[in-house]
Amino acid sequence: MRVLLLYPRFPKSFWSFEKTLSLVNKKALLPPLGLVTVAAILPQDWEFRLIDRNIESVPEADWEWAELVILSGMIVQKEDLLFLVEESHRRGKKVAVGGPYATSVPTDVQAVGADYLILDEGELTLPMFVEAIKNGEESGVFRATEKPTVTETPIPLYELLKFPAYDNMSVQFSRGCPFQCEFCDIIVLYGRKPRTKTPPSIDW
Ligand code: B12
Repeated sequence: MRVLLLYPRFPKSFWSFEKTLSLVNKKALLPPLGLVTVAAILPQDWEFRLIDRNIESVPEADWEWAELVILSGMIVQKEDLLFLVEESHRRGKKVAVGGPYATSVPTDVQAVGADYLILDEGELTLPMFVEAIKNGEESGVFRATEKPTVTETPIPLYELLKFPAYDNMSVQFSRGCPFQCEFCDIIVLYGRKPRTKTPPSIDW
């Protein structure tokens, strides 16, 4: 399976740092760590290309190459994410969507006709999706009621990233938060019990 991983554009805001980034000749603050983690969880005999729309547009050759488009994003990226679902369909590609936006508001993504909604944490729902693909299922919604232990998560496929474009690199050490801040989605998405990785599950 040839998979094109697409990370939608952020709108300009405090966190987009576009003025500061241009001073240091970088295109984005941080990489799409969720998508490179998703690539590491999917079958390793699948082929992956990753385009972060915050650093470049999707090359025509990549659109043509892809058999399946996989998207992730936060609510703040909704405009470009929904556009990319429609653009993928216009080009005759199947689309799967996961991550914080789709998990928080699945109805938006369903409304634009995404073929597969792979919600919650990929460690549990990506295997369900892979099984569905193997069974020839053309669509589906995959959800998990539990939280995975993050020590089993494979090391992200960092090699898919264009390192020089990013100002900072990130690693994930923990998921979940014990607090209940009303403005934050973390406890809804990842629960109130922090789960931590161990050095071997982070070392690259
Ligand atoms: C790093 C980060 C950022 C970086 C972005 C870097 C980047 N390029 O992605 C920065 C600092 C720029 C940032 C900014 C903001 N962020 Co932020 N950020 C995070 C943070 C801390 C970690 C995300 C991450 O990389 N995790 C590591 C990866 C491995 O985990 P993951 O992405 O969750 O992926 C897992 C699952 O979600 C799932 N998954 C993810 N994608 C996909 C895709 C598929 C197909 C599948 C199957 C599964 C899947 O599987 C993965 C493995 O289990 C999260 C909080 C958190 N602890 O998760 C908030 C978080 C994502 N951010 C959030 C918010 C609100 C923002 C801001 C809007 C804050 C603000 N008010 O300005 C800004 C927006 C930026 C902008 N320019 O406008 C919210 C999103 C809420 C939502 N429901 O969408 C979160 C959840 C925090 C919160 N407080 O609630 N952020």
